[in-house]
Amino acid sequence: MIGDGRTDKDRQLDDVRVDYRDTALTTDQGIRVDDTDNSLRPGERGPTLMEDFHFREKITHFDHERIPERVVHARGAAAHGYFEPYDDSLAAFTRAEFLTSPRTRTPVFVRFSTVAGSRGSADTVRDVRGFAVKFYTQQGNFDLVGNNMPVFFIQDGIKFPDFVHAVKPEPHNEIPQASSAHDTLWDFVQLQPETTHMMMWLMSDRALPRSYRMMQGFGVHTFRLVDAEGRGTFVKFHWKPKLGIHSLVWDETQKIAGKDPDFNRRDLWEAIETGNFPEWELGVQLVAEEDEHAFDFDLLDATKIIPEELVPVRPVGRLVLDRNPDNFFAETEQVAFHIGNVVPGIDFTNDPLLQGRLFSYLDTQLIRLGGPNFTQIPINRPLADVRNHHRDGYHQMTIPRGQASYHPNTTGGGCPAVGGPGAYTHFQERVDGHKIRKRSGSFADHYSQATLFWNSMSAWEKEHIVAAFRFELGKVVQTHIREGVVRNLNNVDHDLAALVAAGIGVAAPPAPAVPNHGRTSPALSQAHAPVQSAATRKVAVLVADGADAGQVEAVRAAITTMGAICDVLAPRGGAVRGEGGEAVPVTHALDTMASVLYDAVLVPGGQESARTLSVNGQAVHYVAEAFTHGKAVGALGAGSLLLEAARIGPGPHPGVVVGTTGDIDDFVEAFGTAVAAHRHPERAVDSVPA
Ligand code: HDD
Repeated sequence: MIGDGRTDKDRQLDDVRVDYRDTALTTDQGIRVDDTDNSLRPGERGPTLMEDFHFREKITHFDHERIPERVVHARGAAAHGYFEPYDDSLAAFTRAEFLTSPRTRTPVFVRFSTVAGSRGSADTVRDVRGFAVKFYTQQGNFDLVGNNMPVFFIQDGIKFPDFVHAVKPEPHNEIPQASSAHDTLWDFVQLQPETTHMMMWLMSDRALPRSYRMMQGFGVHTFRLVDAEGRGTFVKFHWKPKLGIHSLVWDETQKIAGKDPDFNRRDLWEAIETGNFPEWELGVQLVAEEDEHAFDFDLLDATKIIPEELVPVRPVGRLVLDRNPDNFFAETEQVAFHIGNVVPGIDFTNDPLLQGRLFSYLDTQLIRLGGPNFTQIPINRPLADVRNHHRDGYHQMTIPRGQASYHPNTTGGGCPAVGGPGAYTHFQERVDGHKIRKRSGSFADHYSQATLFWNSMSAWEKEHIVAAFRFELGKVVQTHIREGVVRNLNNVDHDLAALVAAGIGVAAPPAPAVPNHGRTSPALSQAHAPVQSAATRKVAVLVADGADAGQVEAVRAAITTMGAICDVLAPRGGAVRGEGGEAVPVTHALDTMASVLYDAVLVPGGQESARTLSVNGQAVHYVAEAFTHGKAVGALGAGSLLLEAARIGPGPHPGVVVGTTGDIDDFVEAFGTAVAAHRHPERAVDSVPA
């Protein structure tokens, strides 16, 4: 960190940032161009000449603009920021300075992503979200390449191509895009019971985050912290969002995918642009080496969590994202994460999934970014010095001087010198065994933690999970696949299997031999992790001509004061006429911003406005849809006419706030509380069409 509030990485990037304002157009060779709209030709109607170097260069560069998208996690959005530890308490466990030096702000670049969809797919599909953090530490780059779910689909990296082939669009017709609801994925799932725990997470609302800013992150694997004496401690990394963990509802996500496919990307961008910097707390679960076998699951098995009730999450520091990239391709697309990028004080374990990843990430960057010098691309360059004997390759950006490109040497004075203080030394784990292809018996229980997850859900979370299984399996054509999945679910919980079976036309299986163990882990439920804050929530205020301008202004001011964003929507853009003839400015026309793009809707008074809206199908649908999606709905005075038109009965309904004109302050307070609660999933919505 440097004095002006910018990070060292930001300053490093200054060297390559280019601003084209007040400049003249040139070729790539720096030659000024006289005309870029007409190719060179003999006569006005003649063919283009080969010698038109500007034309050839322009078209050639364009022809080569694309690089392969990531084979998974192709769709993403990223931002710059920093990480700072709270204190030096981890110094007893690790020599990693960025985790233990409270005065150090380490620059980071964080990329969020979906997994299955291609680069142009929609943000709000049902999927795992990637949460990849590159720390540019003074000791070199550390990449924590995690997800928003703490477990994974498979236990061994060698299964990754099989899993990804199954979840990606089917090979014969490339359908469906960015969706797990198809035969091949569920066929894989029914045949690989190790997927069961992760499928429970995937069918939960965790797969539908309201915002990247409102989801947890996990390093997933058990890693190792290593202290100055070389002693190890097992560690799991957790990111907890300051704004709480919140999700969309399924119907909403599908509609958003059409109305605004960039929903999560836009949300991240706008939050940072408006100074609402997203923030997470880093936490660690620590397990002593001698406790490696103290659990009824294997720490090396990435399909398992360490329940927080067994090992609490210890807060370590905070991550803040405060700067959007300047250029999507140069930064977000070219950033190359690699789970093998570790710094002294952090090491791996023998988790076979982790071990597989150690090969894959470096390998994939070679094809994606075109050769071994991708580490010199500005977004990938460490802040720490890079000095070694790697040479040549496509696009070498440095000019190594001197004769020595080998070790040992005398021609370069023996440099770069090997070892010394600060050098990375691997944890000296004793490993001894026969070469075999065999999964450990300690990896064999695929159901207990899936049951733990199910048991820990609130009633509405369970309903959403059942609905998700029914939807996904309802899209599966082959009956034996549906049956196979239900058989697996029966080992998780008999009621769950029966509920799913009933929705997809499959016979419910008999009660399983091993009944539900009944244990819970409250920390797994989103319902148990509420953060009551309306900050950065989007509220739509619906008006038409004749709106009560005073009320509109009062609610706008109150919503803004609570840190939420208030948009005034009307049947037309520009402004509407207030009750007293004054102009009420309109942020958007109704037809440009659907209700699914907001967290809450409010209808102020004004008889004429409310009457107009209550016979406007779009406005009626707007309120009904927000209601069925469990959002805060408010009406002041005559505004409740619109609620009636939307067939929202007299209630009371959770999260529906109706006020008379006399009590604006009370109304706004109650409405603010309803917005801060995020959604009201306990609301009965079945009778309202939307
Ligand atoms: Fe992976 C990308 C997360 C298992 C192979 N992975 C990728 C990204 C994230 C993860 C967040 C996107 C990084 C970015 O934004 O550029 N992957 C995970 C997690 C896993 C996991 C949390 C399990 C715990 N991955 C995994 C396995 C393999 C890979 C088992 C292969 C053996 N992952 C890749 C990859 C990708 C990738 C092919 C594609 C693009 C890239 O690496 O840069 O190497």
